[in-house]
Amino acid sequence: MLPEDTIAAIATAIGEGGIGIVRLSGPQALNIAGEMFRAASTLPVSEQPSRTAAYGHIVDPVCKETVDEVLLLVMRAPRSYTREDVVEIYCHGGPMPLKRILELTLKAGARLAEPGEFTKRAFLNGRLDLSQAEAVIDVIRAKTDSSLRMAVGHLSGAFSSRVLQCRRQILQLIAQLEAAIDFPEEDIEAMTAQQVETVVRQLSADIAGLLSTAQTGRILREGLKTVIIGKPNVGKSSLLNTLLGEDRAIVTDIPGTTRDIIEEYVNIGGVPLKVIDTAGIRESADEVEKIGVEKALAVMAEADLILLLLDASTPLTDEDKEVMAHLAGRQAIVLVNKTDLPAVLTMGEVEAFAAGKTVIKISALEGTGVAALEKAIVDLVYSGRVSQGEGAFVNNVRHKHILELAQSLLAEVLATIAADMPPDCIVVDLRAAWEKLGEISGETVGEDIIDQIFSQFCIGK
Ligand SMILES: Nc1nc2c(ncn2[C@@H]2O[C@H](COP(=O)(O)OP(=O)(O)OP(=O)(O)O)[C@@H](O)[C@H]2O)c(=O)[nH]1
Ligand SMILES: [Mg+2]
Repeated sequence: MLPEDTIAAIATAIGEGGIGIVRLSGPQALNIAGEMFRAASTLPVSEQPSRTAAYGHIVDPVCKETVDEVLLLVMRAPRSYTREDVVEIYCHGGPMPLKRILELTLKAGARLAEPGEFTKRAFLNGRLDLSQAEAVIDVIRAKTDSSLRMAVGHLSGAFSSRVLQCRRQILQLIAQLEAAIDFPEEDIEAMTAQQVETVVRQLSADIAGLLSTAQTGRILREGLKTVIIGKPNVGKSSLLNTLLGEDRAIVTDIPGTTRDIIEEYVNIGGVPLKVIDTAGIRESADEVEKIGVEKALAVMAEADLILLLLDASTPLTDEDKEVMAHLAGRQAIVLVNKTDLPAVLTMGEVEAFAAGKTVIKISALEGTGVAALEKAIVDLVYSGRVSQGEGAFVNNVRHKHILELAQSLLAEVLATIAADMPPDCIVVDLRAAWEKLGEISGETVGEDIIDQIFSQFCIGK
């Protein structure tokens, strides 16, 4: 059922700004705005043409007090964000005018919008499919140009059209098989099981192709959790500062300077990196430092990427080996720092120590080798895939899960064919895959999931 009521919310961020926007959507949007808007021209809101702005004032209809000087934008259904009548009131961007105007709209009969309710209406009214609606929040939260490109690609349907295409092909198979079942006497060329198999294998490969982007997609959306570890004084905090381009962490020549975890986002060639600086790992009698070391080991356990720092100007120690022991089976890069100083460590020694991990020489102090490190990280994240194609990457766990399930349902189709089962059985399996894929666009998804998705949005979106 489509909503009958009219919703209102402050659509701009809370705080002071040049302008602030109160947004209304629903059948009463124009009437509600009309009750409080005094246009400088003679045209009432109800007659204001769609997609035009009118200049005037918001006046409290009860006490007749002028609340603010505003612009009022009217977008009539269906050519609006929600496909309903939408009015946006552009006032001064302060908490008071926004709050007063919102209150007036509520008094006039609007209901306070729930988080994401405008976008939810856009979805319910068919302007966006569910995966496009999900992309709206990704656009808002994008951390780098690549994450933005991915989110905008999803919003414009680059990803959903790929899924839609798979669904269409499945539906076509179903239709052809059903025709053959329903009209066996007619001269419809029955699709042989072999033909179905060929198409299903291709579909399965297409889905595998999409799924192969999931890791990169997730990283572009959420950031690559990268932890810098090493024994005390190797230059971990210096590296964080160099990557950030600012003095964020305290750097001293006293081993054991960093005690707590420091997290910052850095943009590395479009990859949002969540860099975590940690306490130097060593046996310590100091109670605070001990906790720091425990924390370092804990964040390392959850990291996507570990940057292990060594000091080129001192010999390898047992502490280095202790840290190295944590790297087995993990995605890690070994960094030989302080290469601006006379070398004590030989590369041969380091390579043997690094046990197959990539080794890069850097100087956190002078910034040398950092470009090579950044390139290694970007290569690792894209793992050979071309950047620019982000628009169709799988970037969300929900989608990934659905694609995986759809793929196993397609595998069942193949098993059914291999077992020489009748066409009805193939149709049943195909239909299951078709329905599963429909959860991405939201066509076959339950209300609880829809509510859960939109509850993650901010109010006013
Ligand atoms: N010459 C040289 N000195 C460096 C380099 N990187 C760091 N240092 C110095 O090494 C010392 C320790 O640097 P930090 O960045 O505090 O080292 P850390 O690994 O964070 O140390 P803890 O927090 O104590 O574990 C400081 O005096 C830095 O200036 C480098 O590339 N070259
Ligand atoms: Mg430090």
